[in-house]
Amino acid sequence: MKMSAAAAALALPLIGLILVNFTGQCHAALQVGFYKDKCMSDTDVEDIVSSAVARRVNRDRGLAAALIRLHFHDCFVNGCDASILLDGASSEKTAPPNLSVRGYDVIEEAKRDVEEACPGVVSCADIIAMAARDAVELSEGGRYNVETGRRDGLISLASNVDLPSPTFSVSQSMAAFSKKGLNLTDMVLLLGGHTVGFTHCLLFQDRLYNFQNSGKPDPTMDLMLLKQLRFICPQNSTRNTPVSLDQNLLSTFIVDNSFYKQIIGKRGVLQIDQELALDPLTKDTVFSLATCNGFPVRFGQAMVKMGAVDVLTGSQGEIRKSCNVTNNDSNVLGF
Ligand code: HEM
Ligand SMILES: *[C@@H]1O[C@H](CO)[C@@H](O)[C@H](O)[C@H]1NC(C)=O
Ligand SMILES: *[C@@H]1O[C@H](CO)[C@@H](O)[C@H](O)[C@H]1NC(C)=O
Ligand SMILES: *[C@@H]1O[C@H](CO)[C@@H](O)[C@H](O)[C@H]1NC(C)=O
Ligand SMILES: *[C@@H]1O[C@H](CO)[C@@H](O)[C@H](O)[C@H]1NC(C)=O
Ligand SMILES: CC(=O)N[C@H]1CO[C@H](CO)[C@@H](O)[C@@H]1O
Repeated sequence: MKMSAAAAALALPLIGLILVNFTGQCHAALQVGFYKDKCMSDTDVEDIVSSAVARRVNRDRGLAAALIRLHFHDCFVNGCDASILLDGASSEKTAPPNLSVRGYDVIEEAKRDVEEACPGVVSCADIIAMAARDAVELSEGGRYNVETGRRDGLISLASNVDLPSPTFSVSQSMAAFSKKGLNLTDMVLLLGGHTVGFTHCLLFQDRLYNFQNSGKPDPTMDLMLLKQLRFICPQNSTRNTPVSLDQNLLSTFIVDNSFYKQIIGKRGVLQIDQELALDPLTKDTVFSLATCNGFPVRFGQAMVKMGAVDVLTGSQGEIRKSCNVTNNDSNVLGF
């Protein structure tokens, strides 16, 4: 094939660009299959993690949702660096939003299996990301390619935890997501994570009895749902009963678009979930996700994007030997 001088002149800088980009990627960016050939013989790190996750989720289906949420909480506080796993008197884990986060021990168990096959190679942050991907797959949401190459953070502080609240408006949550480089569409897709798992009465009690101090329930809640939830969550009760986030109760453990259908039908449980379907900023996206079949694939893409938030790569951070080692207090004080 003959190449004209003009074409060659165009192609040269292009090749340069590609090379720069390529070397950049080797050192800094996440990539699919980062651990390929980094572990002895033919050991597939992702398979080891998948087996550990499946072993646990098959015994307790609810753990899948917990693992998806764990990845979100890790990524939103100090980046996806497994800082959420660190123990210590004032680490992230001790912050109120983490009260109901579960699944820490699943990550620790997967890490133990991985360390047995190839010690000191695989980060806890990557194990969290892989486990979330596996959790989506085990919840029938299909399998997306997870990017890896994260390193583990050294710092974990409860005072860094500023996760969005379930009583946030769409605009307030949008601000929280955009701080992490995620746009409005990403936010609508990621909140679709609420297609699985549970919340608890105390987090939406106000909507049932005294919405925004009105002395009345939230007028945007379907009356049938209001009646059911008032029955499950009696006023003044301290029993904090779990309630499915996706009110299609046949779909509590399934990653699909039924959550969006429910919120369009005014059957959102958390205030932020309901507002997604009502706010002019997000309602068209909600409607299109509710009426198309593409949600799981797009959710996977949004999870990959979330998984790249403020990651440590290359020579930053460390590869922990155990995922829940105790916080190093000198680091905490020095921060
Ligand atoms: C504005 C953003 C968000 C807010 C305010 C929020 C809030 C909440 C709240 C209050 C709960 C219930 C906790 C409980 O009662 O124990 C919850 C559960 C959950 N969240 Fe979110 N969330 C947000 C974004 C996300 C994202 C981005 C994901 C994942 C991609 C996610 C995944 C989950 C899952 C799977 C559960 C169920 C956990 C379980 O059953 O153990 N959430 N969320
Ligand atoms: C949000 O980001 C996604 C993925 O990075 C992109 O495809 C989409 O066009 C963006 N949407 C908006 C509204 O900016
Ligand atoms: C709940 O407590 C409030 C204030 O203490 C009281 O007015 C109300 O009657 C109680 N409701 C029920 C159902 O016990
Ligand atoms: C990490 O967690 C596991 C399981 O929860 C526990 O058995 C182990 O002692 C913990 N390790 C450290 C170093 O805290
Ligand atoms: C804690 O961090 C300090 C400063 O980074 C370091 O000098 C020290 O060796 C660390 N201690 C442990 C037990 O890791
Ligand atoms: C799993 C975990 O560490 N949970 C902690 C969350 O925060 C509360 C309150 O500080 C702790 O008691 C829990 O142990």
